[in-house]
Amino acid sequence: YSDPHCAPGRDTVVHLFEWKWNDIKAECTRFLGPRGFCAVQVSPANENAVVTNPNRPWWERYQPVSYKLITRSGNEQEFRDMVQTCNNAGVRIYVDTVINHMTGGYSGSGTAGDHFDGNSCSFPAVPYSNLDCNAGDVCHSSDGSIQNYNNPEEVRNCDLVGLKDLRLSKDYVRDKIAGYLNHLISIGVAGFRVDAAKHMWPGDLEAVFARLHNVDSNTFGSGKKPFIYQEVIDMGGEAIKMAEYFATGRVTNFIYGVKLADIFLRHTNQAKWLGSWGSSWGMPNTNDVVVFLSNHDNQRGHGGGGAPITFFEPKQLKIGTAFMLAHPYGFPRIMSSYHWNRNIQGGDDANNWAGPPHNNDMSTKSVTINADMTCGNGWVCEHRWRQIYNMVAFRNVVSGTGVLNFKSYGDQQISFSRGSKGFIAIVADGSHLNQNINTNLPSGNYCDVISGNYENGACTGKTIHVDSNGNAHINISGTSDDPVVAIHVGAKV
Ligand code: LAG
Ligand code: CA
Repeated sequence: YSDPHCAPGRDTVVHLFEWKWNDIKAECTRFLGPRGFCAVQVSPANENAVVTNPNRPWWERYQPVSYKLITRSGNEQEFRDMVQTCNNAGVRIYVDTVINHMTGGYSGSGTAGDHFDGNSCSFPAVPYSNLDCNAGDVCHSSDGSIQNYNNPEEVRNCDLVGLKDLRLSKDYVRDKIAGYLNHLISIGVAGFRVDAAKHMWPGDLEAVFARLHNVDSNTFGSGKKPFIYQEVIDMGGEAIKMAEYFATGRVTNFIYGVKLADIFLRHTNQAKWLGSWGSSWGMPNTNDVVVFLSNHDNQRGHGGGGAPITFFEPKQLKIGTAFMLAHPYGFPRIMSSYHWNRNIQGGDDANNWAGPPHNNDMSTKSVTINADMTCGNGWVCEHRWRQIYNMVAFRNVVSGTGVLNFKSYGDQQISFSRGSKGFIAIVADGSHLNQNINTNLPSGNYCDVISGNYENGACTGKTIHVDSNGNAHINISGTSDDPVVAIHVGAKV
């Protein structure tokens, strides 16, 4: 389950959070395919509760009502079109799947118009009934919700923030979930983000995944399992460990973004230590993880996954992303966000619920593209920032090489090479780096893909000269907008 099924020479996922299927379809052909992205993580595709208080929060999509493919992102036909178009563009689709629970304990209707009553675990459009949610026989917390994260039984058998917990020990429930996932597989998706995996027993997940069909052989080759990455928030202090989930796929490594935020955002740690970055930092092996600086939860203070770097700190985000994509550890995911008005009150963001940009009827706004390739209509599109998409290409070019010549020049100045294919230098604080450095690259002139683009053999940014010994003069002011230089053999001028 840990093969992401990237088309050859691709290695980065982008989470197009809350995007509509039609917009993702367009993005695959006009940008993600040509720019070398491997895949898109899409928001949950199945019917969810319509929440009106607050008015249409993003988190309503984490309250399933049925497995019909009808949400604010679009309907089943639009979903199918997207998957087919993206696959043809060489871009995979991973679906965020919410299978631990259904809605909270109230009644209402869903985005496909189906009625539900969470209190009695009544979801007739699946159908699930009373017998299909966990209850007092297996959950022993005082109020049926999870209180104690040091008690695995509670974490897995009780309700997560009041969300009706599915009884995954039952074959009937396993069949329904597998039926949903197999439907997605039949449409051509390559894999799944498994929401709230920590709240499900590894054995139950194994039983669900054992029911899954292989992914489409025409697109992915024959005999291939779907790619599975499980959301397990394990910061080290709780009973449930990431390692319990390696048998059923990869896990989301939340420690990664927090440790990099300590260095690149808070400066409570130093970049000079990154020479040993990887599993020796107390993180799992590279092939067991998906890595990211932030996700849709911790970018807004939800989920308990630590305080990461987000688009609210654009300079630090670009530096951190450059490091993430230049370094071979893990399978990387970029967060692509929408704007909301942060309103911190007593440590919490009062607007942390705010849903995607929307029209008066609360339908999601389309993504528009500006002349400079950035997005409009309130979409941030971090993946379209030059410093970020050029590093996606860097990662593809240096694929298969290791970290070479890691060097530091003071606490927060580093450089390293990727074999003889790429080189990066980073200043993580306000200091100045001015050095002749061995890049290990063949001699020639290279386009610094941070300060500019490589277009038709020319560079719109700085050109870096590498001499016959592989040395280059690197001059970076930490107070400049982008204190990073990155060059690779795919962008020689
Ligand atoms: C996840 N990973 O394990 C998602 O990444 C995360 O976004 C989901 O929570 C969570 N698990 C459940 O799928 C989000 C919000 C919660 C929200 C929940 C359900 O972070 O705040 O809970 O989705 O919509 C909301 C209210 C709660 C309420 C609950 C039930 O915020 O106060 O108790 O709904 O009505
Ligand atoms: Ca559970």
